Amino acid sequence: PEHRSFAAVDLGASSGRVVVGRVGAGELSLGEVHRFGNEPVRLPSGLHWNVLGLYREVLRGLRRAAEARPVSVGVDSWAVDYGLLDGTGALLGDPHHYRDPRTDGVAEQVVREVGAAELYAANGLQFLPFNTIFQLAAARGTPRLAAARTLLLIPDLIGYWLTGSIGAEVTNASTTGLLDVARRSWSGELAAAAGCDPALLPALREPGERIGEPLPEVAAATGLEGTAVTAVASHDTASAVVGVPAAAADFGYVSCGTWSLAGLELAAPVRTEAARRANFTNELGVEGSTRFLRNIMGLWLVQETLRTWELDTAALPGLLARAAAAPPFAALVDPDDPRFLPPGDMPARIAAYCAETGQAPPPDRGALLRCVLESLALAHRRTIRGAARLADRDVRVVHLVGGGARNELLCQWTADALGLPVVAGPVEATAIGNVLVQARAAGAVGDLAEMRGLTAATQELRRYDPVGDERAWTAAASRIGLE
Ligand code: LFR
Repeated sequence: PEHRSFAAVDLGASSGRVVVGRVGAGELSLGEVHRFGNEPVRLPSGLHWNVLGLYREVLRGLRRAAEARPVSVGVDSWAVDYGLLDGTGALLGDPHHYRDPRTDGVAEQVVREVGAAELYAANGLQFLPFNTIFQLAAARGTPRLAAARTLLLIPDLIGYWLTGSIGAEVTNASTTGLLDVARRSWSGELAAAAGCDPALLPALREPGERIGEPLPEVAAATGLEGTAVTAVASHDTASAVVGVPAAAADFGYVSCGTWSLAGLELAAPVRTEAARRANFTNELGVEGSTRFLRNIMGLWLVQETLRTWELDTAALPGLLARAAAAPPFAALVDPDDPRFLPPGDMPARIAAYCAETGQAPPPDRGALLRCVLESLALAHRRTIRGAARLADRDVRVVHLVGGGARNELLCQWTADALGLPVVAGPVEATAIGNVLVQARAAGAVGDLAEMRGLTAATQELRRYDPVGDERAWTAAASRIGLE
């Protein structure tokens, strides 16, 4: 055939989608066949994902995708979170959400026991209280963990339900804190630090490996009989970085959705003391690459604000127009303040932050949104500059991919704050990365450089050149300690 189709399942923290990508010579086109919300559920046991509901929507989406007769199916999702299987393969309860507070205090205790420098030397990960290693430490001694025989990260769990085949895809495994980042293999010592039986951790698989084919009941539900299920870069951020349309090596990226993941693609991890102190992470990417980046709280601040105001995203364009008209740099926050991590009243937390730091809280909704977006632009600036310094690399262009690429204010202010051009798009970089890794496994596209060339040639991108006086951003950054 002229072109071939691939089905990508991409589960994000606020929504999931099933996309069909068509790949051929000089062709890459995407069609969304199903989109669904992803709302966590609060139970007495904490904040959980509704993983069965998500799986039902995945099957629905795949049924629609089947009409395109895809060569294969790939699944990616947010990182870190996991389901536990008992010895019969049954799921033991509902996976916890990484925003559940049960790791509070536990994470710090594990770091004290192991030593922050020792931990970083082994796994190369930034400290985030919800890293899998800390979630497991928080679950130590629970009946559920005692009954567990297998731990599966979310995309591996979906892959298991689709095919019956068990494994751990390596880009996502690298976010657990249990992987020896230099050897690209599970670490018995790190598992021991969490009090986790290393036998729970399945054999690793690389992006592009075949997982299996749909089980009979899955084939019946979806019409996908005999279609390959292929491991992709199953950490959504790893797929998003594959989907970055960079032409040369001197680029930084911001994968901007619920989180802003800002940093560089490197040939090897950077685990210096300075990188550890600046809390940069070394996650594993395709073709042996490293994602050297930091998590920035991202559009979560906007999402939780809208939820508090009982508005949906349809209200956003009007609010953004008011943000654009509000006075600049009136109030700023450090988006990475841990108080912003859990769900809850975001405008109240922003107002409290402002009051505590001697700033007048934003007087209206437009001003509040301006405060959030300018603060995010400053955090993007700090992180991209920090990454370049720590890795000793030049950055000449920043690619902003994901849903945030639609936010013109955020793109322009990121360019202004950095004094660098920002190339915005594709919005669906994660689904594109998912599709392209499958396409490569099927021989329909070549290496990473070729994938990026194809994305650049076929997807809608928008360039933002920096305008205005960068010194205003420097002054704002030093006001809030975001240099
Ligand atoms: C983005 C992301 C980040 C990860 C966070 C929690 O969707 O995967 O990379 O740190 O979600 O899993």
